[in-house]
Amino acid sequence: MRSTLSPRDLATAIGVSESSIKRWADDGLLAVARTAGGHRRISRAEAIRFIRDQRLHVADPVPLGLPEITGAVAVSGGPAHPDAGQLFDLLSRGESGLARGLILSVYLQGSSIAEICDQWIAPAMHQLGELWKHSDRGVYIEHRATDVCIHALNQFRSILAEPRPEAPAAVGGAPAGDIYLIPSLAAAIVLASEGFRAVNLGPDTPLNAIESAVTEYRPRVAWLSISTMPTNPNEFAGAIETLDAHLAQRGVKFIIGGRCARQIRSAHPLRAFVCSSMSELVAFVRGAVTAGANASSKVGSAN
Ligand code: B12
Repeated sequence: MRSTLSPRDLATAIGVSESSIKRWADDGLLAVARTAGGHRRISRAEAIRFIRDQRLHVADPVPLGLPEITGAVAVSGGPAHPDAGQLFDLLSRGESGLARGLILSVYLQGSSIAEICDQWIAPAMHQLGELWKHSDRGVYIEHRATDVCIHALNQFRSILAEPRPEAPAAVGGAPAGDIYLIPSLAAAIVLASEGFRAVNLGPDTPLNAIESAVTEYRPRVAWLSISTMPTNPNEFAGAIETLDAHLAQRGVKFIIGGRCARQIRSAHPLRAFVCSSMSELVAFVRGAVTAGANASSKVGSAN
């Protein structure tokens, strides 16, 4: 996939003249680089940032390297009136392309990835979670919808600007026995949108594997997504305390989230910050991590 666009590509994508693009670039609204021959080139991440910030309509997503379906999907309420029901309908009918198109459209209209996770994906998946109680089809529908959401979230990896080499790292996953794929991936993509080099270890990760990854990556943040309570909650709480102490010793901010995050009963108070949503995760890293340590780490990301 191309990582830069010509002014003509961007003009076609948003249905304006090439001279408007050049003028916006000359006015400093749009960052451009020059080729050896002096031609303007716009990074894809910058083009997408510009479209989102200026709330521009995408007439043709293809020159942006986005799937055609992005342009075809109409968001009924717009970001101000999230309608997760629309996503639920598409996911429950297995309309993979349209569901991904809807998620990308919401993003292009200015919603952040955290908002998409909290206000679209989670409510749609929660609604889907009721289906298995009423029909055998519910379970396969959940599996299929999970795959579509993963595909949609992974699309953001190619849209976001590459993290700068000095960007802070973040490492995390879901604990052993926790099979849920979307929540930890969502945390990783949200952190990537905040300028982190996010390493998602995924579901079913023993806590000591997270410790090993921390030793290797020296992250500024570690996350744990807990969607299932293990059979032995006391042992689990003990293992979390050990990880909590290990991370505190290394100066790593520890963030715990997920459906069961508030069910941990540790014997000692944890230093970890327990979050209920991806938007809270963003607020936490902006306040406690990014602002304090490296305010420039977000520069260049297309959140
Ligand atoms: C998809 C799904 C499955 C899939 C999982 C596929 C996979 N590998 O991922 C399959 C079909 C395998 C499955 C199986 C089961 N499931 Co299931 N499943 C779900 C479902 C529908 C969606 C889960 C999901 O991906 N949600 C999307 C994420 C984004 O939402 P979220 O977890 O709420 O996350 C948000 C916040 O919690 C937070 N967050 C999450 N993690 C983190 C991390 C950090 C760091 C931060 C800051 C924030 C944060 O931000 C997110 C966005 O807002 C839920 C419904 C629900 N209400 O959650 C049921 C649900 C969890 N499952 C349930 C059940 C009962 C089961 C089964 C026992 C039976 C079944 N349905 O077949 C088995 C057991 C599996 C097991 N071994 O544990 C119940 C659990 C009930 C309970 N009280 O425990 C639920 C709630 C459905 C229901 N309403 O009954 N399931």
